[in-house]
Amino acid sequence: MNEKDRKSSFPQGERAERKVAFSLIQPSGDLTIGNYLGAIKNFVRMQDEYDCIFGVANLHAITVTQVAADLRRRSLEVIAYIVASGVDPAKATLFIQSQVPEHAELAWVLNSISSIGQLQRMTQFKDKAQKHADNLNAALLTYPVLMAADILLYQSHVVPVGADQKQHLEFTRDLAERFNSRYSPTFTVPEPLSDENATRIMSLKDPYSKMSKSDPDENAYILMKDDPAAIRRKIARAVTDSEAHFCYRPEQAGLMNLINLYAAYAECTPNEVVERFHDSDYASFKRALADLVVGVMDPIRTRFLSLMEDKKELEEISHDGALAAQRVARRTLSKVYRKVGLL
Ligand code: AQP
Repeated sequence: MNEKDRKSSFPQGERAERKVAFSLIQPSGDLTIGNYLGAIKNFVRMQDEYDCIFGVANLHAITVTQVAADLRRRSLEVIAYIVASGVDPAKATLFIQSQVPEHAELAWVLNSISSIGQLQRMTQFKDKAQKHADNLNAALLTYPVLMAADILLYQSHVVPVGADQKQHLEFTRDLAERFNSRYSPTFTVPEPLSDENATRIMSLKDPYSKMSKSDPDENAYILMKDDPAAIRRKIARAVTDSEAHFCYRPEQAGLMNLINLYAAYAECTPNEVVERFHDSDYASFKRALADLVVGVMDPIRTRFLSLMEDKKELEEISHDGALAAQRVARRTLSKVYRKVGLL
């Protein structure tokens, strides 16, 4: 695609009528099918309904220690996964957070109206503080302030959020309202966009914790870059139970997670999955699930690999995206600086 075909500015013409949707993904590990089902798959759907800004939260990722070369590689990979999954860079703005310095600048201003007590009460901070006790840095505490800056810079109307991010979005809304009432209306107060049917994909090894890209056990997740053999192997080894009874109930959390996975990929309800497989043994169900996952993920992986062969194209997509994003971000930040009295 040549540069002119890509979105040259944002928002424009009839696009300006549409609501702005915003979401970022952290390049804190290789993306899992949890990231695909919980975020990227929805990006594809949203691109025709909203003015979408999607990106790579690399500034957020450094709240946990990263290896520089891996962080660099994964940042571009996230863009490639989003495009390979079907998001069109001519329709949605795709960018890397650190390439738009306004994020860090607005975060500093918002820090000045953020309450330390409120930040310390955030569930994710308490969890991460425990998990990373050896690296309890200030950015872990102020993470929600940067997230608020991300969202508010673009006057976002909607932010797709999972249950674990609801508290942070509430914090963003508080900051927007506080700033608007202290100075004058400046920020759009964003609404959460929650999908009633959204499923939290759980670890294949411990179905009581979320499937996470930073899990140290590589059998706990399926990566978007896993080949068919790896996908089949991981699903075959996924934790189930010894009840040998195919049903959907919390007492059989491992099986429940696999049923949710099947339902998410087949776009049906868990009950429909149970109806279809109630006579099956777990091994046959796992084979059918693996076929389904491979059928969706393998074409994405193939497109991803071919995109990664041409890094220049990806760099251009993120460069153009950053320019388009920056135009909007600059406008908001200039207003903020003027109101606060910053020269
Ligand atoms: N297991 C999951 N099920 C459903 N949705 C998920 N998401 C992540 N894991 C699951 C969704 O993916 C989007 C991007 O997430 P993120 O990378 O910004 O942060 P995260 O939620 O912290 O993802 P991870 O994989 O758990 O990363 P680490 O291990 O680095 O903390 C979000 O929309 C999220 O809901």
